[in-house]
Amino acid sequence: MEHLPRREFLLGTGTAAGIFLLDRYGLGALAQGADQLIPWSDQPPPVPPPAQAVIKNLTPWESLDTWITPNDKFFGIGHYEWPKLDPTQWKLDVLGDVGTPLSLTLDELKARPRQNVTYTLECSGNNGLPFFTSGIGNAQWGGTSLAGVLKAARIKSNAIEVVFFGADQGTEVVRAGTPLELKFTAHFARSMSIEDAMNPANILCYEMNAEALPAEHGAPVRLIAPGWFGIANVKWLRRIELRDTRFVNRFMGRDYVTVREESRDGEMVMVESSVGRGLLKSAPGRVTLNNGHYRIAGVAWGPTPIAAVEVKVDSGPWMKATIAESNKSPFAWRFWHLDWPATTGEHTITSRAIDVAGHVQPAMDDPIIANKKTYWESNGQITRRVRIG
Ligand SMILES: Nc1nc2c(c(=O)[nH]1)N[C@H]1C(S)=C(S)[C@@H](COP(=O)(O)O)O[C@H]1N2
Ligand SMILES: [Mo]
Repeated sequence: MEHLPRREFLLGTGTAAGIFLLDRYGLGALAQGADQLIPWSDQPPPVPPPAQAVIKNLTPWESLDTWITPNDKFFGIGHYEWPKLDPTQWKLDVLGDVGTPLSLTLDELKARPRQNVTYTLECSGNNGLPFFTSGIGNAQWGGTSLAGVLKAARIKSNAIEVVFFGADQGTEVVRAGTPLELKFTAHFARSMSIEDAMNPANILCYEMNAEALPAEHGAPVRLIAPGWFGIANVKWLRRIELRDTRFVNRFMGRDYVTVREESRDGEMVMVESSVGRGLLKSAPGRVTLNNGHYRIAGVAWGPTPIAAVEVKVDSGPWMKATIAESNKSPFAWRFWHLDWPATTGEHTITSRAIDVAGHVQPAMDDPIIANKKTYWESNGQITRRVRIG
């Protein structure tokens, strides 16, 4: 407990159980016992069979109703395998351009100072495909500082990047179908600049909501990189490698690449960029009815603090939603709600988040969204449909 950041401490006990209590009994804007839920009429289609191996446990928006997402409602993504590693045999190697290579057991990692962070993890594919609309969850992650471990390994001055390798592996093919086709086996991996890796918010995580990190979420240890899209949070961590050249693999340079047409002095050019930090976004979560009163509730999140959320019904004016005062964490989503004197019939509901710097979540026809050719990083305004009466 001593090592809990002060912000967490202010929530009460600082444990996930404490947060659940606060959340269930009055402070969570989405959770109100006596409410009648009005399901969205535009339900997403089921995850198609080929994608079912990759996307697991997608919980409908209507059921993501607590500020902390319980582990059993938390979505999972695994591109290769879903390994179940033996924690007693497991070691984390820190090697490459370091003065002191390390090979840490789980007990050794747990003996290091504890650090918790409440962070909303969103897959960068979320809302990019019709069936993938709630690839997001908020958890209290517990572990130890990544920077602390990197410092102990004494990074050499020539190193420029840190690469995180998972235990999961699969087959990759490049130049498929050509005489130069290359097929090889690779582990899941992602890299970061040393500066980004040394961010004090990053943790080597072994606990999720005060429970041992579940196998599907990367047990025994995963990286938690608050402020980044899900892809950066390497699960089933096995090896951390310091390098003096740039690292590129499928998850840095082929997949998880956003392709967008952008204007450069009036000329349109294609820009390809690796998915990285999170983006400003919000989503309508659910509509409820209580004593004849309708309420629209949802969430907002992003890399910078949320200043406001606005809601539009049909083609009406933007209306300011109330953001819940409780449960603040710089890396966690904010709950909001708006009381709505609804009329009978089918309505569209759109939300947009505005951050403290005045950035507005882009509309779907904003060139930054409309000129995007890939489904990654889809932070355009989300419109849902609901039928009243
Ligand atoms: N080793 C490994 N780590 C991984 C992945 C993976 O396939 N393998 N998927 C990434 C992606 S794309 C996302 S969105 C998050 C999802 O984390 P979760 O399964 O705990 O929700 O894990 C990331 N870490
Ligand atoms: Mo993802």
